[in-house]
Amino acid sequence: GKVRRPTNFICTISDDRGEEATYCGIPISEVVEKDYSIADVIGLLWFKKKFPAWASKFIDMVIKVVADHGPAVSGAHNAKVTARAGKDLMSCLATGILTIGPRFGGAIDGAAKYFKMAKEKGMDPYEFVDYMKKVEKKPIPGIGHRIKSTKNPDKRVELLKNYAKENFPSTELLDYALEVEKVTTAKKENLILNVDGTIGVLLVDMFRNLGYSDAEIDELIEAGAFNAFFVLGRSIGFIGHILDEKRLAMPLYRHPWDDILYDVKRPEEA
Ligand code: Q5B
Repeated sequence: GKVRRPTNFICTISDDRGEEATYCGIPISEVVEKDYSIADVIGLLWFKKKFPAWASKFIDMVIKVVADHGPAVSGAHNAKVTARAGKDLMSCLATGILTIGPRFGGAIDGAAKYFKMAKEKGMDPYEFVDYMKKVEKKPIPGIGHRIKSTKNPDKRVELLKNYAKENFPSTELLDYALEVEKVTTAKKENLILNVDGTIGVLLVDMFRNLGYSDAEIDELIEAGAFNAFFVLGRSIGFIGHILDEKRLAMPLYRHPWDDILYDVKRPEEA
């Protein structure tokens, strides 16, 4: 009989060969007619699942709360500076996205990984804080914020926590992270469980409640799937800032000299 030649690529999420493309087997017309939300589409294309309403609504809330946090954050700043250098929208968006990382917006995977590990190993919150300082020798991902603190709480975090408490079947890792937060905020008031940390631990709780195994969740974290929620959401804000710069026809940006400490010496003087 016929022997199919080996293929270079495999695709398990969508198919464009029929009359219309499908997302995980569901035709786009059905996605539209049955009123799938953006979160439902993320469920299909990222995780190959039709999430239950409580999980889809959570994802929708995550995208909404991370969409923007003003012009001063690293990524928006870079996108704005790039727009003012006259670059196209894609380049400006790329510079914004490339700024997302362990300190800014991209601490979601790290928070999920380390809080999950600590809980699984049965570390009490003090032990975990000590372990991160002495063994990992790095800040706890998902803890700390430049402007938010116990005195100036992050409303986004409150919204996410309240939603999970009311709608998730259980919130084990969130509860653990909140115990850790008690230890860190006792040291310094800005060492709160931040928006990245809250999303990270709640995504672990969400996937656990959806029946994912620990190994499956670890694989998602390793693939960067949790940070992807920030990348997607914040792209909305970055695009807004880029369009704002273009609309305002802002000129090339040059940083003021008086905001730079010049400390340059000849090699022999150094
Ligand atoms: N300390 C976020 O630092 C920040 C500690 C810690 C233990 C920690 C820092 C951090 C982990 C990464 C993280 C996501 C850099 C943040 C986001 C989205 C955003 C952003 C927005 C948006 C802030 C001062 C003292 C030092 C440190 C200790 C600090 N963090 N100890 N674990 N995690 N967090 N990032 O204020 O004894 O004085 O030497 O790296 O989760 O990005 O809106 O801006 O929507 O766009 O600059 O919300 O916390 O403080 O680094 O000078 O540290 O606190 O060891 O102790 P700061 P630092 P000591 S959400």
